[in-house]
Amino acid sequence: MVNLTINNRPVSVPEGTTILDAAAGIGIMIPHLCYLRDINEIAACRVCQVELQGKEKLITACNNKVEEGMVIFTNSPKVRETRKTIVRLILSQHDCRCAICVRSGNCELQKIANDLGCIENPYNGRIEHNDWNPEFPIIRDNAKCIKCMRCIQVCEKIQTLHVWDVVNTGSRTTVDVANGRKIEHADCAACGQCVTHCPVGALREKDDIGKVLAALNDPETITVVQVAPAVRTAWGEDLGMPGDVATEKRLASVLRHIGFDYVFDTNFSADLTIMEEGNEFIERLKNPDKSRLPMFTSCCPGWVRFVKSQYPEFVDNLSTAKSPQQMFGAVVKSYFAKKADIDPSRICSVSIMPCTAKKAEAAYDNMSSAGYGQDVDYVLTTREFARLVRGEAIIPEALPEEDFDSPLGTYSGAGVIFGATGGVMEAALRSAFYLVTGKNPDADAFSAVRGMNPWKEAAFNVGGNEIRTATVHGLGNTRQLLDAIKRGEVKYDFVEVMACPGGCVGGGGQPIRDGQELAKDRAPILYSLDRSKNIRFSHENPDVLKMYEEFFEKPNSPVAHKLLHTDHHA
Ligand code: HC0
Ligand code: SF4
Repeated sequence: MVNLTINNRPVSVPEGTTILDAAAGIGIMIPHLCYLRDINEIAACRVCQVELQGKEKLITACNNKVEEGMVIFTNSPKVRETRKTIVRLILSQHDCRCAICVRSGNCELQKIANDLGCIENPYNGRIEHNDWNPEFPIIRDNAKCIKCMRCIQVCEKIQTLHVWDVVNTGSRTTVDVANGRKIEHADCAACGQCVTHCPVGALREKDDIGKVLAALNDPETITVVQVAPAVRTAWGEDLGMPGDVATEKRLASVLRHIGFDYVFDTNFSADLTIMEEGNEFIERLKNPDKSRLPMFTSCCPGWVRFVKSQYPEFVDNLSTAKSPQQMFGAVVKSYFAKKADIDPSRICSVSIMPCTAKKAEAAYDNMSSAGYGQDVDYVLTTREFARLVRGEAIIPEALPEEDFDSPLGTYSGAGVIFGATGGVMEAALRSAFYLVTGKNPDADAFSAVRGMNPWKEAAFNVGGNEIRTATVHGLGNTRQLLDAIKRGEVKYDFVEVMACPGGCVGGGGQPIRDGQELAKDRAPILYSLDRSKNIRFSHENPDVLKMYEEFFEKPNSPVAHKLLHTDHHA
């Protein structure tokens, strides 16, 4: 153990502890902007400086380790003055129009500047603007970039994509797309992890709230909304609501109050995805030509973008099933329109997603199979949804809990767990077991695929066949897995990939809390919804079964192929 004092208080911590952590351990918070544990420990912002007795120069707390006998002051007059000067210098190069920033109220720079009392600023620096493609799901505004380097490091270390880099030199140093490329040509998966780790408003999603409001206010338009599994775990966070108030039933009520004509659930089409993907998997398994095994899940658009740009040799291994979001869109403008006797050209189909890549997915040319424009017209992230609720001056707590609409609002326990890493695999195995044996397994028989381990392997006996599975999340982990498959070190039949750490609950469109990883806290909500359901198998969702009877006939039928599957090469 190492003994030192911080602000005259004795501390004893293990060797190798940083000054930042040693101070935090006794409740002394040292302000910082750029630090992210294990990802960004480079003291780029200099805000965490502290005074070390006997030293003229201040030292940074996030990347300096404790030493025996150190005497540290985190808040001396010299530290306070220096920290304030540093924050003022950062502010001098920052577009400080907080009133029109999406991160206002949730911005780490705004908080520190306020806490330190930076009411006036004697410095007047240059604010750099950048050109950007306004249609790309990820928007970068360099007038707000504080050069903390978090986006560079998250994209490189967690996602292994190296989309961002430092560009220019001296006072013009900034962060932009690496190698002078345009973002649309930079192999960006659009996962949004750089956005959720940005401390300020330099990175955000493309804002589609205005388009959704226009549709809601057009009397000729019929608005249909779907809500992704993971949204229900986090929608209350940006609205300051505790979990027991921010329930999925209250979410349905809020959407109805906003004015959506039909409030449906992506969980319904998650069940539908299992019907298509489960059957497709059994077909591939039976086929003596095993060339399309392992089969990879295809519902995460960040992953699909990644495999296409980084490992095109595996594209044929993707399931051809569309994601639940896109199946839902295609069903709304075909089956549902017919059933409800609505002209599909009047429908505006909106989805609320924990994801930024879903915006890109919805806009692909081949995602218009119902024949009435895009199957999903607009995608709002969970964060945009919270802004929409605030903009409409709705107080969710004052609304009653309500059910989702029928028939596309019914779901099984298998459908809701899609939003957590391992969930798609578990849901698929529950139904694959039934397809092969004609009997239901115990609903929790495949729980080995749950949890936050980055790369989980499990083998299950399904009707005498051993099915080898892998579940991976985070694109860096995915790269390791694909490389291991290529080297012949591992062999699987079925692999689930989610681009974001923890799966959609940790998605790039979810509420932001100082770059913290919140997936582990949100996933249990989905598993408890699963346990609470009477029906826990996708193949028992009564409304999905009815839809097959009335419209699709059976999984992988010609009409199912037209509406529910896609060609990943298109
Ligand atoms: Fe997901 Fe999905 S589970 S990708 O993570 O499959 O975004 O929540 O909506 O589409 O259902 C995200 C979440 C979805 C889709 C579903 C899948
Ligand atoms: Fe990298 Fe994802 Fe950000 Fe694209 S969206 S730059 S892949 S972290």
